[in-house]
Order: sequence, then structure tokens, then C-alpha cells
Amino acid sequence: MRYLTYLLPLMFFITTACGGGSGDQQQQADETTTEAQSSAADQSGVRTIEIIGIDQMKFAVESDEDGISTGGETGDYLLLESISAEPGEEIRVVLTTESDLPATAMAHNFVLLTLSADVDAFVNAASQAKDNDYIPADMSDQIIAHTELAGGGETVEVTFTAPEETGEYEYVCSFPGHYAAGMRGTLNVE
Ligand SMILES: [Cu+2]
Repeated sequence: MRYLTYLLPLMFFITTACGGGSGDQQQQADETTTEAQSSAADQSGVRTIEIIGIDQMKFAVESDEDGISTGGETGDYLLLESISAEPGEEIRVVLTTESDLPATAMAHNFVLLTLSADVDAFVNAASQAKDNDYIPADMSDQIIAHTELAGGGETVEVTFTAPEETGEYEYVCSFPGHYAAGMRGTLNVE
């Protein structure tokens, strides 16, 4: 017991010297900066964007926030027009379909396409790919990331890394008719 009384102050000294004042301040500063940059970023650094798919065949969000831009209002929501991202940024898209209709009549997905994708051709092929949840299997080279289909009340998500190449990448809902109705937008990598 005796040398514990010597050891304890010594250990305290070492701990204080190694992990002391300036380190704690630095950590606090980092946390504050992270919070300021994006309130939606979780601890792993992935930015989450929550999107609602509505019966008007649009991507919508509950509120405007950094890193997205919105257009008009519809009901309780704002229409999502685009998402901005840094090259290589990790982004999680969480898509919830709000609908009372059966999933065969109203479901949504989020499909992010490559810069070189032929969007019209992709959407046409997708509309024929009902057996594969409207994802044309032979055009996978045009897809960067996609969610599953979400029927009313369902939530799907996908996490992807924004491309390194800057540009405007189109994303669509590939359920038949939804792209034409305006269920689309761009991921602006800048
Ligand atoms: Cu849709």
C-alpha cells in the first residue's frame, strides 16, 4: 500500500502531462467545428440526407439545410432540386415513401447515374425492368449508387462516395413515369 501513495500522484502527473490542457482544448475545437460544418454528419463523418418521396412524384425534404437546394413547397415539404458534395465525400441518402397507395402503383427509389449516362435511355430501360425493381441489370455501368424500391411507409437507404470528378450527376427515381414527372435532380460535385 505504501508505494501506492507515491505512484498515484506520479500517474496523475504522467496522465496530465500527456493528455493535458491544450489537447482537450483542441478536441473541443474540433467538435465545435464539425458541428458547425454539418449538423447532419454522424460520428463516422457520413453526411445523411433524408428525402421523402411523395405522391406528386417528386423528391422532397422537410427543411432547407446546408448542402442541398430546394425549389417550391408542396404540402408540408420543400422540393429537393440538388445536392452539393465535395469530391470523395461520403453521403448517405435515406429515402422514405409517403403514400397510401399500394407499392405496385407508387414506390420510389434513388438512382445516382454517372456523368456519361444516357439518362433518357436509362429511364426507358428501367421502366421495362419491373422484375428487377426497375433497375436495368445491363446498364449497371451507368449507376454510381441506388437504393431499393420503397413502397408507402417504407424507408430505404444507400451510402456512397461522391465521385472525384467534378460535375453535375443526375439522380432519378426509376419507377415508371416518375422521372418524366420531375422526380429527379443533380448531385453537384464541386
Ligand atoms: Cu418515384
